[in-house]
Amino acid sequence: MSTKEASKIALLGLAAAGKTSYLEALQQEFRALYDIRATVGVDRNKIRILGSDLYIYDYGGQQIYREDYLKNPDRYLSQIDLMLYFVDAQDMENLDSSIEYYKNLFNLPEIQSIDPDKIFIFIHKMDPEIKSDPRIRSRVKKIKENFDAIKKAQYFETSINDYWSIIFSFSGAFRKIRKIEDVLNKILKEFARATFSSGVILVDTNFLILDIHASNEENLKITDEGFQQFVGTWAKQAAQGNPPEKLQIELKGGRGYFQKFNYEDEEYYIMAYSRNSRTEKLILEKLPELANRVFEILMGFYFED
Ligand SMILES: Nc1nc2c(ncn2[C@@H]2O[C@H](COP(=O)(O)OP(=O)(O)OP(=O)(O)O)[C@@H](O)[C@H]2O)c(=O)[nH]1
Ligand SMILES: [Mg+2]
Repeated sequence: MSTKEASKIALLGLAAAGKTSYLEALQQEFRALYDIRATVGVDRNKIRILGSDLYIYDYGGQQIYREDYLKNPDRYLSQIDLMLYFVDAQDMENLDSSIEYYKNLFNLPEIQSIDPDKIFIFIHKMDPEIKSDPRIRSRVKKIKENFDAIKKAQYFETSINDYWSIIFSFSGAFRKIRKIEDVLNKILKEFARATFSSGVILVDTNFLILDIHASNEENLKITDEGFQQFVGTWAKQAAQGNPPEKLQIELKGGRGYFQKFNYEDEEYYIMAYSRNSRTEKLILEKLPELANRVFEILMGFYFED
């Protein structure tokens, strides 16, 4: 599992397979969709997702570019961490060319060396109104058989008209290059920095610590103690039938701020420890935001493929 900061994600496939549209949809720039032109050469995009820098290389799929990549793989195709190969489910005419391109890619050491776990085929343009059509289903089957014969991959069915499919597929692929612990830790760190908190802790229903972040050893200790103190207060209030949604407690050198949130049937708590009373407003403002981001991460990581 790679834990380095940045990753190279390659979007490959024939011209008009929908790579750039997918990327734009992922970035929720729906308005930009009307103005997408064929990608010229390789378009390198830096995007920040869940606290990680990702470099997404969108490889223009017209023939002259494909030939260039295949001839100069060391220049274009080295060091890929995650490969997303796009196949247009609505274009049967070019399916053979797409299979051919995939096959040629896998003749290259640069592509062969990608961890098989990190190779995905996006069967794209599976628009909601056609995705259950029996003819489309049999195409999907055919696509999978053909591609698997070259190199077994994992598949997602996607469409820019189905935003969920975009999020679902991307988080599925993203999970292969980032561990949830790393992602949560980044988010807590960012929160601490943005709110001048000295410590942040995230716990689950059973008060198991999912993550803890503090600026130094002493603050780590206070954050941890603050959390234990919170459990005591929580238990008392819960015994009276009203466990707290929000709570503030006095801690050594400052204050602890608690916020509850729910995910599925579980309850989670986040506590921020601050030594500076002037940052209280900022923390109270940003805590629900943090709870919401953590919720999204848990959702993105835990829904079943
Ligand atoms: N119906 C449908 N059309 C799509 C979908 N995604 C992309 N398209 C259309 O497909 C066409 C090509 O999309 P692009 O994103 O430019 O394709 P590309 O793979 O980036 O093409 P190159 O840059 O030439 O390699 C555009 O007209 C898009 O609107 C989809 O999910 N469903
Ligand atoms: Mg493009």
